[in-house]
Amino acid sequence: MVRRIVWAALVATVAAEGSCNATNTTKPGFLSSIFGGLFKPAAKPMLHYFDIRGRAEAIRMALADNGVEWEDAAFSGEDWGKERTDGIKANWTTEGRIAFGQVPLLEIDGLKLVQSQAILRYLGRKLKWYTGSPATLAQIDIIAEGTEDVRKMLGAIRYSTNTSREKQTMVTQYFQEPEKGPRWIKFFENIIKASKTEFMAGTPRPTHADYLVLDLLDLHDAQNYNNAFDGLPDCAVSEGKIFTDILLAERKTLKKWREMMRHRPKLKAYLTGPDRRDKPCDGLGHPRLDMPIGQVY
Ligand SMILES: N[C@@H](CCC(=O)N[C@@H](CS)C(=O)NCC(=O)O)C(=O)O
Repeated sequence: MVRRIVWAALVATVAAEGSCNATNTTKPGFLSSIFGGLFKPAAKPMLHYFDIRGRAEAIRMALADNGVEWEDAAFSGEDWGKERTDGIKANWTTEGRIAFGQVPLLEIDGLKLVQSQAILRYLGRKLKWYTGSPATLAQIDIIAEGTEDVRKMLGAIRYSTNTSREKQTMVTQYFQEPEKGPRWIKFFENIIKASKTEFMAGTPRPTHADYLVLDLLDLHDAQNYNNAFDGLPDCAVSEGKIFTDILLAERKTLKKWREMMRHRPKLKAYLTGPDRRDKPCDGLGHPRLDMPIGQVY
């Protein structure tokens, strides 16, 4: 899927220059002669990832919320060819495009950025949400790394070699045992309660801490295996109750924060739009019944 996007600002100025660089003999336009390459149209960032939300989703949310258009270059697992020597993985690794042989990869400003959190920090510096005192930056980092810990816990279940029935048991425990999911959700609620602004890290505008927590909550909705939980509703056929709602039932401040984030206009446009994958069951958008539950990681 290719998403049309605008890497905003500079582009408008370019039209004034016309095609003045078409030949060597053409003199540079007035603006170019003064500002050199400054007004070249900036290429849209290109995000390479599997055709799922996964570790690219907080990046997509960040881009969308900040009005940045990007190209979403999604590929299949087959094209990735993890174990093959002729797949994307092998080729891009040889070419040095993906430093650790993994994605997401964001091509931006002539750079090839990998590691989702490093990508978010780059965007945050560039788009100026990752600014402020060392204490503020540390708070953003702390929250971001907290989401990583939870993501790893859920990933350990998903990618374990257990049967899907065993995975169901593990996920049920995750949702029900106070020391597992509920404990982490409470931590995030404590953080937003203590924030001096409406955003996670006490910043005047959302940071990647917000995008990562938002995505993490959606990720919880996808934790179902075989549609056979006892005591937990099946996401796709639920009657208004879904996994995250169970965790958020007593976490009203976090729930309110989630709704506030989801209703930020540009973010909402993305979340409800055609490019959002595997829409969560509740809230914005409808469950995609054509997609097996749980296939979002
Ligand atoms: N720490 C990395 C982890 C990247 C990662 O695990 N990528 C997975 C997809 S979520 C991947 O590329 N898997 C395919 C493979 O390893 O061959 C990040 O946050 O970007």
